[in-house]
Amino acid sequence: MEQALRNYAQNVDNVMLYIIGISFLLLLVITIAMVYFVIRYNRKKNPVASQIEGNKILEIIWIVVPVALVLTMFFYSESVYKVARNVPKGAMNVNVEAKMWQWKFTYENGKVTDTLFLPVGKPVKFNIVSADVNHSFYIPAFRIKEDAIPGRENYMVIEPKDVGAFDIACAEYCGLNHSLMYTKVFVVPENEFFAWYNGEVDNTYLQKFVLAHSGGYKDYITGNYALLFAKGCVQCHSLDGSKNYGPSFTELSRGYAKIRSNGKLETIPIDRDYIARSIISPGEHVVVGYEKAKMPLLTNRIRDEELTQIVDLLLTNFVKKSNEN
Ligand SMILES: [Cu+2]
Repeated sequence: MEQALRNYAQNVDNVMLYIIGISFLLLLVITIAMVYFVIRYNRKKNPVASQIEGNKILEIIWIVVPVALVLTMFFYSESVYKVARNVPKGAMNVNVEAKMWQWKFTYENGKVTDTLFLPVGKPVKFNIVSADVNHSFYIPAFRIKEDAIPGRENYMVIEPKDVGAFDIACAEYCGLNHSLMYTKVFVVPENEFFAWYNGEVDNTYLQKFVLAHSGGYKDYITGNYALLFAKGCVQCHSLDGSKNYGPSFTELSRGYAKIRSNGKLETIPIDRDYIARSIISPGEHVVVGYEKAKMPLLTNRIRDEELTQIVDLLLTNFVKKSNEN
């Protein structure tokens, strides 16, 4: 059983191959039979159609053989799947909460993160809940996908096999920013994990560890805007001008912002200082037409150098671009 959990992803792939194999076999048999009948019974060779009725043996064969084949698919899949539903003794519990449009992971000692960190080679039980609508907790690399349903607790057991960083996605359409509901799982050796778990090192340490020991990883969103995706900015501020909870980044190109500050309407220029302050204390001045205090305080989620990077990124890509034109 332990071995089966460790090889879960491989076993799921084997089931998939088995099903594809049988489907391909059936396709082949049906196509060959069809071509044979077209040739053998065409109008030239067989001008008068003959009526064949009641062949018990034939009927039994075409009922029993497909049913038996489909049943082998069922029992094979079931035997693999049930491993992920069998909680081994000593499995670590991680509560997974899905909400529009982010993930929240709570560990047994009360630690809370938005990125998942796991020790390699240790069984983990995910207790999956939703805070609002239907979501689905999907880690393609682990071959698991389990629904997060409001008012219900679902679960799934895994055992990460390799050190590395893998995508976590939402696999159930859950509204406007469903397609951005991504995060990552970082799998690290046990001693590194517990150093983090006990507060001796921080998230960044584990991420760097994975980067150094897994031959690097590809970020799920690469290119210019990676940081805006990684920090969740784009969940409320669109890159293309479409309206969302916060103003689109394209609005920066106006060069000024109409804001409400302590109840007073003001027009202020958009510069480095304005952008930085909007990120650090979003409640200070709110762009007209948007609600106050929707934006979470990011002070402990963004490091100083990241703040500078984000401000630079927005200046170069949205503010300056428009000045050039
Ligand atoms: Cu979702």
